Amino acid sequence: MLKFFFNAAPNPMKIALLLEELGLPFEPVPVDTRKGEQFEPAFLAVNPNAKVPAIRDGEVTVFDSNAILLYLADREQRFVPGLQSPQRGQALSWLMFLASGIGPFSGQSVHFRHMAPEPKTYALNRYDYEAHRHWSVLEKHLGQNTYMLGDEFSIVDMAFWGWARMLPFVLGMGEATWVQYPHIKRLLDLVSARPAAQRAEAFRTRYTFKTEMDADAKKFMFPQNERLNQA
Ligand SMILES: N[C@@H](CCC(=O)N[C@@H](CS)C(=O)NCC(=O)O)C(=O)O
Repeated sequence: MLKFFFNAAPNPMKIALLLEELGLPFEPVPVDTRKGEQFEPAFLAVNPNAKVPAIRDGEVTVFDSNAILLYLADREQRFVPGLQSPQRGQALSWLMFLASGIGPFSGQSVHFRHMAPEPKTYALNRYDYEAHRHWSVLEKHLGQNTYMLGDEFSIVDMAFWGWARMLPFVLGMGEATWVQYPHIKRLLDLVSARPAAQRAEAFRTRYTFKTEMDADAKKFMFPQNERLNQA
């Protein structure tokens, strides 16, 4: 059976949503990253980059959330335009934009806003600016499109949903986020109302992960800080 390596963070949630949409049976394998379980050899054999999500599908391993979305959607020929479709190019572009822009800049915005020590004005300003810039591209696109690919719900909306759920936290704006980004809120609500999205959220709450960001958790999550201690 397909193994799904996950925690409760935005990137694994994209895959939880697709698995629920597809109704595929899977074996959940929780990976508690604040306990350092991502560095265990058995997991590194699946994802040498030591991050969740990842899957093992028979002999095939796939890591990085949007690669997993594309792999499973192609395999099932659902929720993605096929190779011959004129929509395929747009699907790939938006998937890469979400993977290389929205994810990293939102992640760094969270890190510098909520985790990093002072002084951080320069770094927070850069990542907050770039997070806003990327989300504004989506806001404009969604002003003219019901879903990311127009009229059809697809894996691009699932990739969007993983991070959009967290946007008030990412931007540190609370409910004011939705005044600035009404079209993002509209698509977020549309996807969240799907029964599969509700099952994905319920799936997440069945597992308990370490919440304390204590010294051990910081050692695993922010290994770069060791270099500062040695300086
Ligand atoms: N590009 C990767 C990013 C994966 C990622 O950063 N995962 C986080 C959870 S959302 C993680 O595993 N963090 C643990 C760590 O950084 O040690 C993807 O889209 O899957």
